Amino acid sequence: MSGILAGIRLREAGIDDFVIYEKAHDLGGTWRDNTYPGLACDVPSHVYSYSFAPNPEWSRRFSPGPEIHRYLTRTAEEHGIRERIVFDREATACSYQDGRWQLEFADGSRDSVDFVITAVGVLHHPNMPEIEGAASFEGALFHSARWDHSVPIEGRRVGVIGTGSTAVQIVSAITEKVETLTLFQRTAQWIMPGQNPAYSEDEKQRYREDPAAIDHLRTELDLSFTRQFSDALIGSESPGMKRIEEMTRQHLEAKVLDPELRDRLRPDYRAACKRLVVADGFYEAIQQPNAALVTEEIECIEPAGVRTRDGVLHELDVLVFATGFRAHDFMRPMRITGRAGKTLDEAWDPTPRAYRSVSMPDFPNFFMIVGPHSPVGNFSLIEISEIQVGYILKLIERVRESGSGEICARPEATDRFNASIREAMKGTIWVTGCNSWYLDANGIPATWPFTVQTFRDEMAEPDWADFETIPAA
Ligand code: N01
Repeated sequence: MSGILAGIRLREAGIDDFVIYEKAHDLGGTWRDNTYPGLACDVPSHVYSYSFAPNPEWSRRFSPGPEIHRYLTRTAEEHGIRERIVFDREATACSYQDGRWQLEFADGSRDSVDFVITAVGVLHHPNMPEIEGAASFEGALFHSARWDHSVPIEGRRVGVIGTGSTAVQIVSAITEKVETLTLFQRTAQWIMPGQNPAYSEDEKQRYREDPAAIDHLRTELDLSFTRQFSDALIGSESPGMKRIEEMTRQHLEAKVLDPELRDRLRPDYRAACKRLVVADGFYEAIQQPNAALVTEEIECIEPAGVRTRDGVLHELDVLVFATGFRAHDFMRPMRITGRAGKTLDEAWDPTPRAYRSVSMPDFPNFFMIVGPHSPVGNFSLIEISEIQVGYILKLIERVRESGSGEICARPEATDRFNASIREAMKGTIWVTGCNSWYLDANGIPATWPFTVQTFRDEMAEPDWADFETIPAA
């Protein structure tokens, strides 16, 4: 999503000398990798779209994953970006030498460039938990982001480990198809109801004929959805947060009839502390006669299934790890070395950090889309990426116009920015006592603790005093 965007925007800015390297055989990132049943985006589709490529054809408020993948593919093709992508070319190293970035690839090839923009996403590296005996399992075992479509699930005994957004979508989609569905829950999740009506043919026709109607809808969704979440999450005691807590609580109370099951599904932390799951259909699915919620801790995996600490063996044919991603890896395992041999691992010890999510001291002419402390969460990452790409282009233009050789954030500006992030984090819902992929190794959320509007405002124009530029040699 963000690489396609960068290509389109570079071209619009008159910069045509670029290459997009892609390690896989197709474009689409998360929407290429994830193909699990029930895959959808829980951000409304008309907001989860590029601003320059409105799509009157969205089928639903929250459209399914394959439709999003087709949208990205079509947009890339319409803008002539597909032919600019070198597929099956995994970058392994990137080092700054004599004013240029030297790139190395897994196939042994190399390139040398003036600027690097990383567009590698956040939720990219599957988290495979080390559960004893996993290799001995005689059924099929795979991660949700590597769904094995050669394995039938119809009429079979399927287990799912994890209760994040992914597991909730999978369970809602497959329970009626499988013989038994066993959900292994380590931590319960608050779930926000997310009604998902289809757009009627009349509505689509109106959007086709009148692009302003889509603009209007985007503005409405921005007010009702993005701002509702963004303002609430950063104020753990805000009225918006209280409303979210009440909605999720009522959702559980109204939908789950058995008090014992309801208790087991009720989290012991506050709603939205973990990334809020937005979904309809999960509570219905888990109450089906062929579904079981297992809250006993997993002891090990055996050839026939999963054994829990109470000694019970849950026999399975298929086991899905819906266990999330290593969100804090960002561009790694790529080896990135900046000025004077400074490595990314050194710069990010003990935790990933950047200036306004896009730039880092000692890594000149190196820019990140969706870098550390980007507003990730229940918002459109497409909008966030558009803002970042706009900002990055201004930095590149500065270098080109001034004839300077390099630009990167100043260390003191980066320290100041990160100090302000840490201070603001204290008031957010993410630090109210839960474990989540937002938190880094030190328990600090790696997200944006201000409103999305603040991000828009602060990223509208670089504060040039916060950057150092060095004249070309
Ligand atoms: O992953 P997660 P996800 N034993 O990290 C459990 C986006 N997304 O793939 O909570 C047992 O949220 C873990 O348990 P616990 C969205 O941003 C968006 O579901 O750590 N369980 C947890 O329940 C989302 O937040 C959409 O105790 C283990 C689960 O696995 C992000 O992707 C759709 C375990 C991981 O949950 C990630 O979601 C889908 C173990 N050893 C995803 N290890 C949209 O609709 C982990 N778990 C936009």
